[in-house]
Order: sequence, then C-alpha cells, then structure tokens
Amino acid sequence: MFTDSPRVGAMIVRALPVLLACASVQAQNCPPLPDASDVFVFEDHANPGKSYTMDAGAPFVPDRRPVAVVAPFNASYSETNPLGWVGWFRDLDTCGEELVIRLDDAWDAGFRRIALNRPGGVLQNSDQVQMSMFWYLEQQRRQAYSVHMRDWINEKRAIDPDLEVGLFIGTRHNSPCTPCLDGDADLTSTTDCIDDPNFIPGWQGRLDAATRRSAEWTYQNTRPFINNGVDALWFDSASLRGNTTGVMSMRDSILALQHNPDYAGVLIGGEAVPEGVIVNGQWEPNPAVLRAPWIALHRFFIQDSRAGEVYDPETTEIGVAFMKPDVTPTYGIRDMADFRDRGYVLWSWRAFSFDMMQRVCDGENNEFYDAVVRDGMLADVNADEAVDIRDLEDFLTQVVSPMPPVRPAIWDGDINNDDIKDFADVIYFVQAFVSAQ
Ligand SMILES: [Ca+2]
Ligand SMILES: [Ca+2]
Repeated sequence: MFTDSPRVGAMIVRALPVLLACASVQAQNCPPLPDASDVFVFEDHANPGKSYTMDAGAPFVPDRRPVAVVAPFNASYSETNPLGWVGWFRDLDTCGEELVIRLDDAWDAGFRRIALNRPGGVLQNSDQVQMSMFWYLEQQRRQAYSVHMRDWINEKRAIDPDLEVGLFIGTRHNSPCTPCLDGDADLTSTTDCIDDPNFIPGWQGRLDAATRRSAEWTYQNTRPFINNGVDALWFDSASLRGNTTGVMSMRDSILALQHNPDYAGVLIGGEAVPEGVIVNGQWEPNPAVLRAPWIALHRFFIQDSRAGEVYDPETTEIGVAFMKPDVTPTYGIRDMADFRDRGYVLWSWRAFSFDMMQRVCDGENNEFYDAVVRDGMLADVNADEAVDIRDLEDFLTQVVSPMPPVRPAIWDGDINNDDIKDFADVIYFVQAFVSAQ
C-alpha cells in the first residue's frame, strides 16, 4: 500500500479502541447507483452475451511517462476527519477549488499522467484500502470530482489529448455506499460499521473479474470517475495469489479488466509487483504481469533484489513510487536516474520528488524542461533548491558520463535540451550558474 506506516503501526492502531466513527459518512444518503445489472463478467458462461475473454479489448501498450500522485488523502485523522483527508481537501466549501490547484501544480510541473491517491479517503481503523470512493461522500466532495475535476480534465485534454488521470483505489469492496470493509485482516467490522445501514457484514470482497457481484460493484465504484474523465484505475494490494472469493487471482483480474468492454480506453494497473516463481533457478513472473502495468514503492525494489530485474521495459510497465526521501531506504536524484535508465516508470509525490523528476526527464513535449526554465533554476541540476558548487561538480561529472539509454535530461548534462551533450551545454550551464548567484 502507499503508506509509510510500518506494519507494526497498523497493528497498534488495530489494538486501540476504535473511537472514530464513520457517523459523518453514514449521515449521507447514498444517491442512486448506476445500473450495473448488465456489466460484462469475465467468461460468464451463464450469460455469453455479456461475457468477455483475454482476447477482447485493445492490447496493453506500456507507457513510459512519469506519474504525479495527487493525494486528497494522507491519513491526517482526527475526530472530525474520520476519512483522513489532507488539510486542503477537508473544507467542503473549498475542496473542489483546492483539488484543481493541486491538479494544476502537477500539470504546471510538466506531468501529463496523474493519479489521485485514495480519492474517497480511508477509515483509520481499516487495514485495507476499500474500492468505494464516491457514493458515500458529501455532495460537495462528490462535486469536487464530478464538476471541478471533470472541467479541469476537459480543459487540459483539449490541450493534450494524451493527458491521463487515474485513481489509486483498493481491491477490496463492500457496498459502494460505505467506506467500511469487513474481513479477516482488519477491525472495520466494528459496531460503527455494523451500524451503517449500507454495510454488509461478513462479506469479504476482493476484486474478482469473474464474479458478478464484484464486477457490478467495481463498475458502480469507478463509473462516476470514468464518466468524468478518469482513464486509469490503479488497484492497491493487487498481488495476492489467494483465491478467496472466486476463480481468479487479483493479478489475473487486473489483466482481465484491461480486456473488459466496460473499461474500453481505461488503463488497468495493480500494486504491488506480483510474485513470480523460481523455475530452474530463474525468476519467472506470472504471465499476467507482463501484460499489464504494475507499481510498487521504491523500497520494495530495493529490499527485494529480484523485483523488476526480469521485466522487459519494452513490453512491461513497472512503476517505482518515490515517496519521502527520509524514509528508509533513502534516495536521491542519482537513484531516480538509475531507475529511469533501467526502464522503470517513475511515480512522484510533489513535496518529495517533483524537482528531481523534472531534472531526470524532459517530458514527451519538453514539459518538464520548460517548467524548470520557467522556475529559473536551470543550474540546480541536483534538485536541492540551491545553485552552488555541488551543482558544478555534478554537472561536470554527468556531462562527461555516457549517454543514458533514454533522452538525456538536465541531470545528464543536457542543459540546453537538444539531446546532445557537448560544449554548448557548458556555456548554458555557466550562464545559468552565474545568473543564479
Ligand atoms: Ca543544487
Ligand atoms: Ca545539449
């Protein structure tokens, strides 16, 4: 999951009395849900007219563009904030405008792929991210997505039709009208949730493309976002091989949804990079992994040296999410450039790594480079928000280093962004360096 909380922290939270009710959520009447009686279900032999197979839909094409994470949720819980909204998203009167400000931040920084991290919030006492993200929200917060976000996407997609806006949501679900989950690994089957008239006790649901109930709930949970411009769905904790509710593992369900006509044009991705098997001493990823996009936190790739090493960046999209640099293992711009050079897709949080991202990538249409030029920090090649002798040292080191396998960017010494490293870059760097003093 995209959280810095170690597992022990989650255990402590679970051990505490559950004080935070979802009463403020339950007070909302669930609006009429989209009719999901006619959704496609994977290989539904009982209903061949609404069945599909892995052969349906467009083949997966990896996307190498970096992703910016915009997070309305950051687990800043309080008695009045049971869903853990970040500060700027808490006020019902301004949440829509504030969301647009963050989307603009990502756009202005050069990102053309954006993922909203848990746009429905998550109850503090939940150890899992639920898939429900819309219907139980207050009207103003729903409108932040169905009006403000929709208008923003329409405006920006008119400028760049390739703009991707995605959701990072859970693989587990209960009724779409409640953020409560039931299950074996959390305490959300508490009195608070049982009191929620929408909550279905005892139902442990996981994403399962072959089960009608899951297909219907997945459709109802994601449809309001897709109808308002969202074209990517990232499912949290999707690597489980377990087969607890249906016939498909979650990683196979991720791949299957990519072929579901109900999600035509929508990219379906999973977290984390799933396990594979060792065959004759060789690491063999599940075939589904090679045909769908996957992401995991940076530390996953550091801690599990097998992860990612066998994936072909030409056919597989593996994202590396860079969060707080002070969380072990730490990283810097060299690490980010190294992952870039190995074919990974970089995921970035603004407060932690937008600046580094802008210097190791120049953008499909130079959006990242242009943003750095606008900011006037062209000589800050190491992205530490200062122009000093360390930038000179890094520049001199990088300008004589071999060309990266992707287009060279500012970090690589291509200061004038003509994809060539030569003496002209020295002139550009010196000019930028001097003007910054
Ligand atoms: Ca610097
Ligand atoms: Ca150059």
